[in-house]
Amino acid sequence: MEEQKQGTVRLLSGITAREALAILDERSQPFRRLMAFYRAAIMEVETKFNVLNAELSLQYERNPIETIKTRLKSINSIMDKLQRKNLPLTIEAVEQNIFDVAGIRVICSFPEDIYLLAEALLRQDDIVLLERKDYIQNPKESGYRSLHLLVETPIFLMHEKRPMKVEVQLRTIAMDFWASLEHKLRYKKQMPADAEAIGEELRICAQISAELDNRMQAVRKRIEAEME
Ligand code: 0O2
Repeated sequence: MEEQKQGTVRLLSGITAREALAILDERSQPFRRLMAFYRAAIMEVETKFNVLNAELSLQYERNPIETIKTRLKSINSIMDKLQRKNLPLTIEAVEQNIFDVAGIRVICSFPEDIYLLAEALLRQDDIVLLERKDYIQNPKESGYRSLHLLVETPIFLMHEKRPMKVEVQLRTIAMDFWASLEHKLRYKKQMPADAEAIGEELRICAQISAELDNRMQAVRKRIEAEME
């Protein structure tokens, strides 16, 4: 045991800081490479939505997409998730079990735009739908609404074509407004004693935002009908 300890001490003191950095750099290379692939996959899917938005804006003279937000899951969040799932901290475990490393959030004007865009994306022959969770038709217990699509899309590298998973969340501005504020409130360190009542209040706010979405969509339809 003592010898083992001494062995470690000799190793640590036997390398320079530069050598230690070089080892770290070499060890993290496969992970950084994987993250670069996920970044490329985000770019691919984001471009697809931008193209659809441009086409639909020509067709209907309005942009169904308000904004697109993208995010690559941080290394800390990836490690936390692997540990929560009792999985090894390996590249393979990330690829096979963490499906939201590449995330893209599409904020639409109206609920109908969400389904229009989702169907248009899923019709593309290089997109494979792996999972669909419709939290608009079936909101979560918290009141959360959004359409989640887990898709696989290829990225084209110098010598290979690699399928990559991307999680797409489609929401309206009202859904995003609710989710952003609820997320901020929920992650406050100290939940107050009346957490149950607050949860209920947030569910009511979610219902109001759903009502707002439906009414705004109805107004749009009335205007369109009159213009026709
Ligand atoms: P972040 O930082 O937004 O990525 P899993 O993804 O497997 O851990 P689950 O429940 O199967 O868990 O995934 P699901 O239902 O697809 O939801 C995951 C993401 O949806 C969350 O990501 C949030 O972005 C969003 N979401 C789901 N439920 C709620 C909710 O009640 N409130 C809010 N504000 N957002 C929600 P992460 O990983 O939590 O975080």
